[in-house]
Amino acid sequence: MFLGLDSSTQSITAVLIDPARGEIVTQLSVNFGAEFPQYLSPSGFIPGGSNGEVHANPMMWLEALDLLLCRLSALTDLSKVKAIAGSGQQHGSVYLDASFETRIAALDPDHSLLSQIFPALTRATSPIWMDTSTGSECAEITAALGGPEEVCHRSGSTAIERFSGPQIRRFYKEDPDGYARTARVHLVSSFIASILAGKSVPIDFGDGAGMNLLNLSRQIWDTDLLAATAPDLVSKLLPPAVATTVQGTISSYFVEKYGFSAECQTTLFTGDNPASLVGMGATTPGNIVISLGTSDTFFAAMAGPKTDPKGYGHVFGNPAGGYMSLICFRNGSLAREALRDSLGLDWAAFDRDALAATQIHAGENLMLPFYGPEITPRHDFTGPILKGSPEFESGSEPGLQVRALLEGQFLNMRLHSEWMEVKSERIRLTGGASKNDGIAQLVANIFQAPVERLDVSNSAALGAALIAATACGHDLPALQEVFCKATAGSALQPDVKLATTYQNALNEFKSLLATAL
Ligand code: XUL
Repeated sequence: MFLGLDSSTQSITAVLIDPARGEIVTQLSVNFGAEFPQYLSPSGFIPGGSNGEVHANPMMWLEALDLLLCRLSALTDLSKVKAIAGSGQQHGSVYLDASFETRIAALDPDHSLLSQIFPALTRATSPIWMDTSTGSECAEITAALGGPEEVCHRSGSTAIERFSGPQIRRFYKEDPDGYARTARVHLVSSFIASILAGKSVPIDFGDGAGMNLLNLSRQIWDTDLLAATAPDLVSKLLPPAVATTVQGTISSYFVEKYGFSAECQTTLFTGDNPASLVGMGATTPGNIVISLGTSDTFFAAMAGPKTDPKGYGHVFGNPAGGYMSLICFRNGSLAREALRDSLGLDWAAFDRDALAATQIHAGENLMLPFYGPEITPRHDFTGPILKGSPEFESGSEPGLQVRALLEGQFLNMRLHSEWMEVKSERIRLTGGASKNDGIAQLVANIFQAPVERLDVSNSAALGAALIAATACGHDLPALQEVFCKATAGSALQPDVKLATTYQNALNEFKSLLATAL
């Protein structure tokens, strides 16, 4: 068996697969907010940060790892796991002093990960992908490199507030002593991978490309980007490597505590989106993946590293080799939850009834669906902007609001993915909201492309399990075929009669957005 772990914004998930039988053996999640209320992070991050700061406590992630493995070991004999791989929410960074290495090399199973790792933190909390506080650091890095085109050409993205390089620079400027005491900077992915391996392990190319530090074409840390970010940064990072690199055997802490075999291998971890590309069977060009999570993401494998001239889209490493493009929308499920709560609906009414009941109003009303700051397009929205019929604008018909929010999210996605110039031959839809038939049909109609769903709740953790199996000699395309077949859900065809309706709505959405920015 092979184990995939995904440490995401709101939860950590395990997916255990048996490749010989083409089967998912077990899936299990631990929700941070529900299980660890003491961190005051109901949605996985500390709310109310000033100046766009969004942090999470990395100790919460470790407590959740211990709890997840404890529960998993009660369900399954973990001695049968041959290898573990994983993924993490992208861009989040963890800052550790020199004692980190000795601590993880000698973890005592009689104590928690929390108590043993906590003293090594040099920055109490970790900035995560929702953080927009680094505008001036982005400007400084851009100026040092001679302009946004140069940063984008080298790293695959312009300098982006949530990316780890600008976040590292902010820490260095705000707390130079804390930065100087930092011997190792990890991403969420490489942090968890290091704990499992009992030694610091490298950042992989997939997640490393989300830092504004990796030279994409040379696949090394870029000397000029490092210098523009913070002094002596290279000594705090290990050279980046491919996700399928085996690191060695699992730390004895996990063998003694949860019954893993001492022979169990651990590989590098990658970002949740690159792992999801693997799990959705989309590592070769042709499929587009839309993932509806805390953030909504739109991504696809790319033949070459094409960059977004507007600077919203990104190029990351594809764990199967080559590149992937990615666009991230901050107002994903958090916006859907905000509208659901403000209308006092439950999910069933929100998802099913509201959409079905308003089918005849397709494309009629427009909503800029931003309940808080957005990153695509980058703007400090303070609430949604509405344009349409009086019943819609007054809010007297909740169903119209739900339809317009969802249509607005997918029109915004269609608009901001035009630069990729990929024909949406097939969209693979994943993430919590994808289970809803009305939403999946809406995606098919707005993009005018067939939508396929895989019956797996966490495609990143599945992707990680496939990476673990590949690292141990299994053939990735063959595995992907087997698991995509095993998890295939229903496929939906677009309603071609709505092609013009949504083309017009797209044009109107674009004009309304232009007036708001
Ligand atoms: C991608 C991004 C988010 C996080 C959290 O650039 O910021 O999708 O990976 O899932």
